Amino acid sequence: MKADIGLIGLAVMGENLVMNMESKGFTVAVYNRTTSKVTNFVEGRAKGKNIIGTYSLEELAANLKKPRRVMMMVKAGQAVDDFIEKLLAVLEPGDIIIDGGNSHFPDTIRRTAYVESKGLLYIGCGVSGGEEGALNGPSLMPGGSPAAWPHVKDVFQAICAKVEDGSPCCDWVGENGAGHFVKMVHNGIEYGDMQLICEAYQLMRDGLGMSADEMHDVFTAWNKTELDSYLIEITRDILAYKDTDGEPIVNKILDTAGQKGTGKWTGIAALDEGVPLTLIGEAVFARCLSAMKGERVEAAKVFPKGDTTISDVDKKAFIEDIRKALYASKIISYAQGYTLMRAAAKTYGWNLNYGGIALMWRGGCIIRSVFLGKIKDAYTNNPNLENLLLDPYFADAIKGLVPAWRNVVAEAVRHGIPMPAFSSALAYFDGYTTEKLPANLLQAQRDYFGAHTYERLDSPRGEFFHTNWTGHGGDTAASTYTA
Ligand code: NBP
Repeated sequence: MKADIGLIGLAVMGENLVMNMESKGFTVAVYNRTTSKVTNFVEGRAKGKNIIGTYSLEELAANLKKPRRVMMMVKAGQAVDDFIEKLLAVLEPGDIIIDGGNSHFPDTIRRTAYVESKGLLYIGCGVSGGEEGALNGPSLMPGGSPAAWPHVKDVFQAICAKVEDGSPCCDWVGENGAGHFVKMVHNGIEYGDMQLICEAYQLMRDGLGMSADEMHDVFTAWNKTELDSYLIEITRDILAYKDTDGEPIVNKILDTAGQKGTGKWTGIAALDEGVPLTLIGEAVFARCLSAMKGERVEAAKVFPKGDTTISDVDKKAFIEDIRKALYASKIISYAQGYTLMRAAAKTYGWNLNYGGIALMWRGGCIIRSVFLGKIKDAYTNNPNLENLLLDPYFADAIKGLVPAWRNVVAEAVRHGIPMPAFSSALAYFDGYTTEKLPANLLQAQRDYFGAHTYERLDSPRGEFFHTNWTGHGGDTAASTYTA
């Protein structure tokens, strides 16, 4: 019996994806660089299942139906290039190589072109949902060679998560690196969502003096509102989790956060595209700041904050304001993330289906939420929506949230409680909704010192002027640019 699909990389994600595929009726051939892991797997979890262990890539290829479908779930980076090279030696034109790891999208663009140049097809597929998702239904974001999609659609849409109406959280994203780009933005948004929840937590802990148990109750209630999501749910459960001595374990965890780089990549992509992705940027920097624990401890001694208690507010009403501020900031984060995807689509020639992306994120992945259903609706109503804030549903929602949002940010600022994501989201909102920004002065400064020229309110766009501000400079202007 030949296998329907091959999978390379029997670590946590690979193993669970194989079990998932097998449970949906597919026969899977597996391979791993360290071949003892193949033996362990086929004699352990995979015993008695339609899973074929193979000990070389030749053997893997010989055990696959044609066109062969081989999915790699290995560490992103050089390992992927190495496996591609080795696979090209044992596969044939028309076969499909799939990379399900967290590869950086420029690598996937390069690899798609390379594999296609050898007559094979390539897919770079974002996979989200961690171990549990891989086993029971991840969110899958495939992009690459469009001709490959009809060959993998059956497997991918069978194993992925489904939303309530049965729609699969997996659809074709676009050419070459589009799938990995969308997965990267997903991870950036995940950074933002987590930071927002952490800021709400800090406000309640340091501003309102609430215990983990009290906050557990708040997150339980919030999960029944527009904020209903996986990350609110796990926060609720984390706050209730007690150490052996009965103390909430969260109180004992060192406040320094790690990161693996996908948030940073999202920020870099935004800078490359010239898109203000301020909230995710702040979320990445907040992790960096958290990592400077030693310096923070010293600085806290130099600048003692004193009491950060926000005492002059009605506690219950303020908690509701925090919820609204979190919701408003979350809308901004997704608005910014979608703006980045639109800009990248233009740059790289991808025809992204924005509603489809919201649906892919609606279930299975870490940012899954009810809220994404509303984003899906917004892009179904208007596929060319320029900014989520301009969708009537979200515009109305934000209007109702603004007073609470301003109140929360103002109180946090007054009491010295850092709110980088809440406050940068508000600054973006205020900037985006301001007809006249101070960039007239900025252009004057640029023209003053660098003859960079400016456009005038009383002249058509595209006409550039230079002023000899000091009387000493000449009339020669620098070439204009917008970067
Ligand atoms: P890891 O990222 O830990 O990768 C382990 C696999 O990579 C093993 O099969 C290992 O083989 C292989 N590998 C390594 Br490490 N270096 C190699 C090399 N130089 N050449 C060939 N093979 C090499 O496993 P994972 O956590 O299951 O993640 C797999 C992919 O999925 C990664 O790209 C990850 O970023 C992505 N991802 C992970 C998650 C998650 O929650 N963990 C979620 C979504 C996506 P060996 O056994 O011989 O060392």
